Amino acid sequence: MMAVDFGASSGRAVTGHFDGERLSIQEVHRFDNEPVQLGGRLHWDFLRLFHELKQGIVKAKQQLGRTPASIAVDTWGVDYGLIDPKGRLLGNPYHYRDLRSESAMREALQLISEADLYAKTGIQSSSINTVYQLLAEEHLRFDQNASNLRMLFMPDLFHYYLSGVMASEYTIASTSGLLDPVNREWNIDVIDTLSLPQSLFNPIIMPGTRLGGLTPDICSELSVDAMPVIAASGHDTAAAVASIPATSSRYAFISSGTWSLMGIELDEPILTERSRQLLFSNEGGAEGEIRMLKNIMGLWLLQECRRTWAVEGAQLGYAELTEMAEHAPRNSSYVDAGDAVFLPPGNMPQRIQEYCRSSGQTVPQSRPEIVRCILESLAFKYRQTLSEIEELTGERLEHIHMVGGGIQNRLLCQLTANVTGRTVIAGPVEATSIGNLMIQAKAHGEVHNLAEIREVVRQSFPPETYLPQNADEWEERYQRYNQLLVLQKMKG
Ligand code: LFR
Repeated sequence: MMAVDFGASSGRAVTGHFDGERLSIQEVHRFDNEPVQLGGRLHWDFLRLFHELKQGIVKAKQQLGRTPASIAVDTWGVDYGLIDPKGRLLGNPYHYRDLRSESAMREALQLISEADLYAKTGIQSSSINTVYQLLAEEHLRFDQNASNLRMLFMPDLFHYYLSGVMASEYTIASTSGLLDPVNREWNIDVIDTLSLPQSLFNPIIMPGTRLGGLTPDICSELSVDAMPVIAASGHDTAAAVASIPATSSRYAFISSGTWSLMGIELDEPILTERSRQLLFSNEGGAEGEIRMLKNIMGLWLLQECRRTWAVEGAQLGYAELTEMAEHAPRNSSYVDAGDAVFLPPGNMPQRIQEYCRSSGQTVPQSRPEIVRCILESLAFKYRQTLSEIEELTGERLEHIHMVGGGIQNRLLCQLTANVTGRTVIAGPVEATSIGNLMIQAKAHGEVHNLAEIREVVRQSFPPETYLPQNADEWEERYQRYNQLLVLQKMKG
């Protein structure tokens, strides 16, 4: 099988071989995913990404010596493309960090209150949500033929151009702020209240649905057989969560990459006023379960610093940056890694310094100090989020499973254990591709449920454990961080 996983900063094509007990994987293609600023707007370069997907297929065939048994694509959430009646893509999809949706969000909230929207869709309030992006969509506002258009989320869009079949896979649709989290269908009430054409929305299909074979023109262009295209888990985070090598069901997870998604799995959504205030989302899991989680800025803070420093002429690798941070002087300045001020692209070191200055803290000056500030702030945010999850569920969670590319930052894993006082179980790094592949294996009838998927992941990719250290010191620092947040809230 092959998985193509598009992340917000890079993508990869991975082949997977399941021998009945273990999964082995091989990365056959890796590429950058660099958004393009054009005419003051921020877009994804869809054509380039589709080209990379095709490169991945060619390389997978070369590596395996034959066409894989199936293919599935997963991507980040919320973004989409619009398709006209002839099946053509209308323009390049917008990046969720494009600022156009900020005013659209304000406009939407004139039509429906935030509380009502949350009660109906269970998604944390954020300008990135599809529901707001669609309101900003000029094709829907000014095109008289808007009712002829169809909307496809990014993975569905790739699947459409691979197979010719239009559908909305459940996990990716669940990120939109337009799905009813209880009956797992489009929320027609919300769609009508915002005057969005109902015809935009495709039928919801569950993870693991076979869409069809590769189209004849792709088969002849790439010289491959018409392998099945499977809508496995279109949302990368849902795929990552499916591959958590957990043995019990009571743990918190952190899917760590550009974003840190921290949460738990539940049978039913939590749609209370308290979970809305605490900014928790109820997204959909690989078997229809609920991923109740919070979006935390994550390594975006570091990625964007790195980009700014590169523009300034300093090309620094992540390993180098982390090592610098390990030896940085401790200045104990923190930022709130949930603050929307860090959402758009731009000079991140400056924004971090400004945050520290305006909150009366020592301003981190050097690059190592800034990186240290980011990593510690993330760990504190995880601890705060863990307490909130425990408050909402009334349960103490003993373990934190961390998965995804971000766990290669060992300092962050250790800091997370220290600050939360919980055991951190880290792995696998390639959680998203592994989840994608195992959901395909399930569609082929090779495994039967999530428990079996997780058993295979445990056997195939043994995780690493981090135990908490220096609990008292971290407790004291966390209390200081908390005071800072309280003061900031009072100010704001
Ligand atoms: C992570 C992720 C998050 C989603 C964010 C934006 O890659 O998919 O789950 O909230 O990207 O789409």
